[in-house]
Amino acid sequence: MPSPIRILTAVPICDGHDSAINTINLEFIRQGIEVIYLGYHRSVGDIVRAAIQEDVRAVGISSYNGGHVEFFAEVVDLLRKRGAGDIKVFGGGGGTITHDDVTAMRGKGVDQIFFAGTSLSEMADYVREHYGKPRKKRSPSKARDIELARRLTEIEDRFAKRKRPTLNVQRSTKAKKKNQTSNIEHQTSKVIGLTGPGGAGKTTLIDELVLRYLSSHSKGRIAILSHDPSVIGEGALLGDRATMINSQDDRIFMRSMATRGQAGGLSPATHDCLALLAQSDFDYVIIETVGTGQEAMPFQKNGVVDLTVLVMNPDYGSRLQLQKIVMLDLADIVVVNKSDLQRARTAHTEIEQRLEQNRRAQRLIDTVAKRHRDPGVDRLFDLISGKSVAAVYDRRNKKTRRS
Ligand code: B12
Ligand SMILES: Nc1nc2c(ncn2[C@@H]2O[C@H](COP(=O)(O)OP(=O)(O)OP(=O)(O)O)[C@@H](O)[C@H]2O)c(=O)[nH]1
Ligand SMILES: [Mg+2]
Repeated sequence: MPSPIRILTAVPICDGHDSAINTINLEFIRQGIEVIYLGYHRSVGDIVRAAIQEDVRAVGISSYNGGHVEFFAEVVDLLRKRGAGDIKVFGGGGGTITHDDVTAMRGKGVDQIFFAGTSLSEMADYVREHYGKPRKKRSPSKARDIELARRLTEIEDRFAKRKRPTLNVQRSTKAKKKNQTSNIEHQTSKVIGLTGPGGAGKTTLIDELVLRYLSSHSKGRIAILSHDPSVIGEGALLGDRATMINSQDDRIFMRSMATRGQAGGLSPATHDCLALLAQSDFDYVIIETVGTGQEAMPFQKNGVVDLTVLVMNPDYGSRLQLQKIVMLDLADIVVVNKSDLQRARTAHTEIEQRLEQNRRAQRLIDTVAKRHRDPGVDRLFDLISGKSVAAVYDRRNKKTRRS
C-alpha cells in the first residue's frame, strides 16, 4: 500500500481566520490525507521551513486578511530559493481572493486557488489527483534538512510497502569525530523519549525545553519526532507544530509522523527514523509518543532512547489507577505537569509513594509547562541536559511539601 499523501496547511501572519482551514483539514483527513497543521498567524519562513522538514507534497494556505498575492508568491519563491520548488502551493480565501488576483498568483507560480462555493470533496479530489502520484526521482540536494527529510520519507514509504529498509547511514564528519573520542558506536545525539496520556502537556513541555536550549546554547541543533494517531491507510491530523511556537526555528528540525495503524504510541517506521536522526548532527533528539494508555511501553529496552520521561496529568483518577500505569515503573523521570491545577499536590504525593515501591533512582518533578519561566521546567531541563540538580531538587521539593 502506498503512503498517504502528506500536505502542510497554514494561515498567514496577521490572520486569525482559522475556521475555514479547520473545516478543510477535517475533510482532507476524512479522505485519507495526512495533514500537518502549522496553525494560524504564520510567517513565510515558518511555513517554508516546516514544508521542507516535513517533506510534504504541497502547502495549502488559507488567507482572509488580504495581501494574499504577495504572501503566496513569497512562499513559492522561498521554497524555490531553498531548493524545494517541487513542493506545490495552493489554497483559498473565500470571496477575498478575486479572479484577477488568481491570474496574478498563478503567474507567480501558485498551483491552484479555490473560490467560494467549491465543494470540499472537489478540493480533496484535486489534492489526490495532483499531489498523490508517485514522485519523480529527485536529484540529490546539498541542503542538509532537505536531504534528511527525504531520507525520513524513504523510510516511511518503505514501511508502508512493508519493505523494512536496511539502514545505511553515512555519519557526518562531526559525528565520526565525536565517536572516535567517546567510543559511542551507534549514535551521537542524546535521545529523550516523552510519553504520557493524551493532553498531559507533552508538546507544550517540549516546546519550553527547546526554548531553554536555544537561549542557553548559541550553537547546536535539536530534532523532534512527534507522533499522532492514525489508522492504516487513512488520514491523520498531525497537529503538534501548531502548539510549538518556540520550535519554529532554523536550529530545530521537527518531523511529524502518523502511527499508521500501530498501537502503543509510535509508528512502524519510528525506530529507523529515530536511528537516522540520532546519527545525524543533533545535540538532542526528542521523541513524543501519541497520548498513551495504562499498558503502553513505547520505548524499547536497549533501544536508541537514552532517557525516558513520563508526563502525567494530575487528573489520572485514584491511587488504584497509578498501580496500573506500566510506564511509572520504567520512566527515568516522572513529571506531574499542570501543577497549577487543584489536584496537583495530592498527585505529587501519590506518585511519589508509588515510585518509592520501585526502589529505583527515578526523579519526580512538578511543572506548569504553559507558564513562562516555570522553575519546574527549568529543573527538568537541567536534569535532561545532565546538570546535577539533586541538591536543589530535594531542597525545593521539601519546601513545596511543607508549604
Ligand atoms: C467567519 C469569519 C470571521 C470569524 C473567523 C472565525 C475563525 N476562527 O476563522 C471572525 C468573526 C472571528 C472574523 C473576524 C474578522 N474578520 Co472575518 N470573516 C468571516 C467570514 C464570514 C467567513 C470566512 C470562512 O471561514 N468561510 C468558510 C470557508 C470554508 O468558505 P469560503 O470562505 O467560501 O472558502 C472557500 C475557498 O476559498 C476554499 N478555501 C478557503 N481556504 C482554503 C485553504 C485551502 C488549503 C484550500 C484548499 C481551500 C480553501 O474553501 C472554501 C470552499 O468553498 C468572511 C466572509 C467571507 N464570505 O469570506 C469574513 C471576512 C473574511 N472577515 C473579514 C474581516 C474584515 C474580519 C475582521 C478584521 C473584522 C473586524 N473588524 O474585527 C476580523 C479579523 C480576524 C483576524 N484576527 O484576522 C473580511 C475580510 C476583508 C478582506 N480582507 O477583504 C471578510 C471578507 C468579511 C467582509 N466581507 O468584510 N471573521
Ligand atoms: N493548566 C495547564 N494547562 C496546560 C499545561 N501545560 C499544557 N497545558 C494545556 O494542555 C493542553 C494540551 O497540551 P499539549 O501540550 O498539546 O498536550 P499533549 O500531551 O502533547 O497532547 P497530545 O499530544 O494530544 O497527547 C493545551 O491546551 C495546553 O495549553 C499546564 O501546565 N497547566
Ligand atoms: Mg502532543
